[in-house]
Amino acid sequence: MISDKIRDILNEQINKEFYSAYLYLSMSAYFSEIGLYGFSNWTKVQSKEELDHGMILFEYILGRKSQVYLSQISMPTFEMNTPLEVFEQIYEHERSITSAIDSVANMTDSECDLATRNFIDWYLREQIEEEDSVSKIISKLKAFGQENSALFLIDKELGKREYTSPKY
Ligand code: OFO
Repeated sequence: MISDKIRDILNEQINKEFYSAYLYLSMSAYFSEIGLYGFSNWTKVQSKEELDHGMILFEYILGRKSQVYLSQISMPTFEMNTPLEVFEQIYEHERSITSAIDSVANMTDSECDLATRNFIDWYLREQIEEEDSVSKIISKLKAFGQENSALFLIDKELGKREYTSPKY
């Protein structure tokens, strides 16, 4: 059994992960509309991963014999600008998710919940990877993204990303 505070913060995190899925999916639609199908693929794959992140939390809460309550998911919003500007918004979003996961970790410490602390460590590592992969794409876009031919190649590369369910 987990404490009410841990139950509540994990449920809030489910909402944040599903919001992330919505956000990436709406970005995927935008990239598709402007003909950047590789960027569209990358963000669509990320959207699926975010759903997995939410579902891992869902199963964990149930597995601890606690209560899942799903709340309203906000409408995703972002500025529909250049790929660089969209990826800068992604980076800011992921930083906010990292800070939310930090809050979960801090609460497990204050509630002396070692099992949930162990569970949430995976999310801390996942956030490091996500921030890193997004910042690498931003660096490429800053270095080469002004040239159409380079943008074409980056789009092609992002088009190769394949979905694999996260190894939790
Ligand atoms: Fe779930 O990691 Fe991104 O948001």
